[in-house]
Amino acid sequence: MSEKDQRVAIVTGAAQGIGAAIAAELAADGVKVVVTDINGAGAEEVAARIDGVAKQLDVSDPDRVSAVVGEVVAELGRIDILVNNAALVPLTSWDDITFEEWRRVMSVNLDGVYLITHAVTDVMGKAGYGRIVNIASNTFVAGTPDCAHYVATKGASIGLVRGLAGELGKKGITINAVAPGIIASEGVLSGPHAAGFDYVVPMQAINRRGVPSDVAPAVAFLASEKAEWITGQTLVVDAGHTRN
Ligand code: 4PL
Repeated sequence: MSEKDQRVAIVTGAAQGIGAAIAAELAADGVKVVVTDINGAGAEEVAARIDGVAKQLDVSDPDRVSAVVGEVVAELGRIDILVNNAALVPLTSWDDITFEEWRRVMSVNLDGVYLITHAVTDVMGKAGYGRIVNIASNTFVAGTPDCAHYVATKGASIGLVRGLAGELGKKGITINAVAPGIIASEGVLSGPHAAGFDYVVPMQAINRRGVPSDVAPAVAFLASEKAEWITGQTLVVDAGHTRN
């Protein structure tokens, strides 16, 4: 494929975990990936491994979001794919969720999705083509306790997919959600969610710990030309932990 025909993707939160695996999967499919993360050095490392481009980005910062989207258009000329992966994943019981923590989770997990999606759909709409994949979570199906703010944002992410698909469809853009279960990512393994495997793995139909590369192929499919007839949907990728 000539360089000018190469698809361009932005993946948020791609310095580690599920985001890094998605970036690698898209690159293996021949996509030029813009690896964005609040951790700019981590984004550089991932981008170097996959011949991508790194951009430091806190998705909750409106000025940075518009600057990065503008840079991508100026440098690469197009944006075909957006993967909304960046998120805070706290484990906090309801009584301990302060309004400050609530607002911070809404700001990153929900406002961040609004900001970059709004900027990118403007570019995709002019091109008449686009693929947007929101990384949700099966916690919205399972009602996983001790992260009600997180679960609320993941429900909202699925709500956005359903609410926006009709407007975007007229412009050649699809928008879908992928809802993983618990995944052995750096973020989960380094925090209190790691204890969840003992409870969740026996409920799965496939009884091992999920890893980031178990999620990435589903995202790459929905981000591909082949998924043209799929929009407004949520694909649960959790080894059958939840079944509905
Ligand atoms: C089942 O999305 O889906 C823990 C942490 N357990 O972030 C998640 C389950 C976590 C999940 C998630």
